Amino acid sequence: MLAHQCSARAYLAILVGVLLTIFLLTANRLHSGSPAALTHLTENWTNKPHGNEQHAQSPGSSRIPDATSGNNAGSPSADKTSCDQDLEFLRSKDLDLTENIIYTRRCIKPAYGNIDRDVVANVTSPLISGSTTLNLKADCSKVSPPPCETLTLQVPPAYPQAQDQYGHLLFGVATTYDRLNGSLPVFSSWLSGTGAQLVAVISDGDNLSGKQNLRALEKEFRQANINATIIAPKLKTSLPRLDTAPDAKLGSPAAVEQLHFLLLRDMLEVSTPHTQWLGVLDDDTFFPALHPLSLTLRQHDHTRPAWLGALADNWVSNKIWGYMAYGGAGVFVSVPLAKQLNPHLEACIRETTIPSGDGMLKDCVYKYSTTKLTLVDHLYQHDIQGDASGFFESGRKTLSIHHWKSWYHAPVDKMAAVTAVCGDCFLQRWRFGKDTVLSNGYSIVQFKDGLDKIDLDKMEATFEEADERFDFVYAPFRPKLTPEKKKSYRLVAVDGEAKRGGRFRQVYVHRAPRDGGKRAEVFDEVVELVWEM
Ligand SMILES: *[C@@H]1O[C@H](CO)[C@@H](O)[C@H](O)[C@H]1NC(C)=O
Ligand SMILES: *[C@@H]1O[C@H](CO)[C@@H](O)[C@H](O)[C@H]1NC(C)=O
Ligand SMILES: *[C@@H]1O[C@H](CO)[C@@H](O)[C@H](O)[C@H]1NC(C)=O
Ligand SMILES: *[C@@H]1O[C@H](CO)[C@@H](O)[C@H](O)[C@H]1NC(C)=O
Ligand SMILES: CC(=O)N[C@H]1CO[C@H](CO)[C@@H](O)[C@@H]1O
Repeated sequence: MLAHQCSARAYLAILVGVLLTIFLLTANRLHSGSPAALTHLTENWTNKPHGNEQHAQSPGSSRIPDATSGNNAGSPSADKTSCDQDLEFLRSKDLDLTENIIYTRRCIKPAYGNIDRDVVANVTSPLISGSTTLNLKADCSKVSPPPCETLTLQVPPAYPQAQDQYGHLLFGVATTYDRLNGSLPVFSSWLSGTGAQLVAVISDGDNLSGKQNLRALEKEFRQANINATIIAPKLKTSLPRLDTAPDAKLGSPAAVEQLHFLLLRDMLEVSTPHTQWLGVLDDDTFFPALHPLSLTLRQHDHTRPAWLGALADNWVSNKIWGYMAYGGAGVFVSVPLAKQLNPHLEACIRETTIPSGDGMLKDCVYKYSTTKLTLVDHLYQHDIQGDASGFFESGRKTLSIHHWKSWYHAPVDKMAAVTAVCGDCFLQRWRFGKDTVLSNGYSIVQFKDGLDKIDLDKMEATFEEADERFDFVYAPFRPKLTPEKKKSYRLVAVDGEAKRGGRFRQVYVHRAPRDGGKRAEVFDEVVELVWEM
């Protein structure tokens, strides 16, 4: 495995080098064109003078008017009555940008190839240059976005487009009505149109308020093109566990962890002869895309009893809860194993002391089968808190993401949207110039002291407790940088269509500090990457 990767790396380095040289030669030719005209254009991109000298264009980084993209972007003298669509998007309330922004954009031409996405390719030119100031409140006729310099990036191919091809995957989740309803957009981003099935057991499904209605919720999911079955719990009252005191009052409705464990039966009931894997999820388990997950599962034999998943990434959790597939990362049970356990599910609850669905499954598998856990790479339980950037900027291939709306916060559906452009390029990294790294879909980072002393193979220890407890999954670590040493632009929004002939935009923002009331004087910095397919 390692040897193979090394030779592939060397080959790719040469390939990338050659392609880069060609690209740079072409770019250089364009550059030597007409710097005077470029300066001229700059003056017309905005009705405000450049507010911040340090962001003014340096002579070597002047933009190239975009001749190839064929879009409406940079026509400086266009007589506009309404705002340019691109600008309109930046003005939207959701983005919550400051009135004046420092703005940079690049049009990215994906060069598809069979590349090693783990290699950090070097692009000699800077990514953030030729920035301009835009006033987002100004009269649209006076503001138009600057031209979009084209940048070619080597990326892996897009995932195959065939619809409804994942009918062999069946996912299950146990949660409350409101949480499931709130999860629809994010579930939709990886489930819609895939043909995979979803079973949701609503823990408060027997006790809904007037506005809540399981059929209506199921309809919403189906309208989003998700093959969902949404049901009330069959178990009405919690079962006593081994550690439940004899006089304890048993919970009604049934505890969500018991319902989570019993999902195996609910899933078997809606399974079809095509079903191969039952994926038991937490309601905040996220898959960037089903295609790579399906490819990974295909390496395992679904016709035999099998239990697949990931350990917790914090070793202490494993010491407490045991050696098992942790629910947040996604637990995959083959149909034969689920059938084998099915008659024993209630017994398994009564005979366990573990108050979590994934832990009950562990005890049950060990007691009623000879199956053992198979670990699957790239599934993550993400028991990480605080600043998760170290993980997302580590270049790791990522099949599942967890705890993204509680232990830390990341707009996972927007982040992963780029998988529609170039598949495994999600979280792929490029180095620009001497100090900038793009982690695709997550961030653009400028390292104040340059990249010479930064080992990108190491994970920055940004999250809380990032120490030897996490070594067995994430080591080696490098020290966490302060914001003074590391300027981050985070992905906050995406827009457009990631399909052939379409334009897909990623908006990365470095937010200025908002000290109350002075918003007109602070500048958010925005870098927009427009993928032109
Ligand atoms: C990119 O540049 C860095 C620093 O010069 C070097 O260590 C690395 O090997 C280069 N990567 C590739 C893929 O050429
Ligand atoms: C059902 O909801 C009502 C009102 O929210 C609450 O008072 C009651 O305890 C709930 N019943 C169960 C079984 O949870
Ligand atoms: C889901 O939540 C939204 C937003 O709160 C609400 O408008 C909608 O009616 C809910 N859907 C269902 C089926 O309850
Ligand atoms: C949902 O999945 C089941 C089982 O694969 C299938 O029979 C049914 O036609 C699907 N429904 C929709 C609306 O796709
Ligand atoms: C290239 C271009 O459109 N230049 C114009 C920039 O704006 C000034 C002032 O409005 C005009 O005089 C230029 O013709």
